[in-house]
Amino acid sequence: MEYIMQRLSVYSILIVFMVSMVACGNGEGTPAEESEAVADDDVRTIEIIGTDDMRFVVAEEADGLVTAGQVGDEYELTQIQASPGERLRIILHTRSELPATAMSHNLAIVDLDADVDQFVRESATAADNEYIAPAFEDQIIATTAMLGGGESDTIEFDVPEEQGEYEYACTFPGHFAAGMRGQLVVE
Ligand SMILES: [Cu+2]
Repeated sequence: MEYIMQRLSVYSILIVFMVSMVACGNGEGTPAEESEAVADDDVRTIEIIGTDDMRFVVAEEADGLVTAGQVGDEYELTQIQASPGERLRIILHTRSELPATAMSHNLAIVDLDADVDQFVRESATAADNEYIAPAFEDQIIATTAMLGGGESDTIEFDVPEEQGEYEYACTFPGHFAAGMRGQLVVE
């Protein structure tokens, strides 16, 4: 028994060593590295990157993600499909070398009856509230923080029970119009 325990501890040291090698290989502050801390449960996790060309992209195609073709090595995300009441985790990462005042992203999902165009228009002037129009705060299902280059935010929420297409948007001025939008499709 004691021998087995010794073997086990040798293996676990080896595993820790190998994992840390992999983690170092990811580079600093990549979404992949940050997600390791939270990937240890069964909550469905979607990692999304906001880019300088104002797209939400994902590194890989996956079940429940609708993409609109390839952007470089990545895929432009257009829809997230989910089940009513499903627990969902979204990790948003802004990849940019630009200053946060010039290039920041969030991902805000609004309720079915919210007017997303008006929400985005009013949010564009709410810089002091992370570009979220206060009048719409009770119509938001979930939102990340507004993130400058290199920053990430993780949100976890229960998908609404009511079926339908919930619009999501980046509310940084101009980004919605440029294409930073999509739908959370609940069915
Ligand atoms: Cu944006």
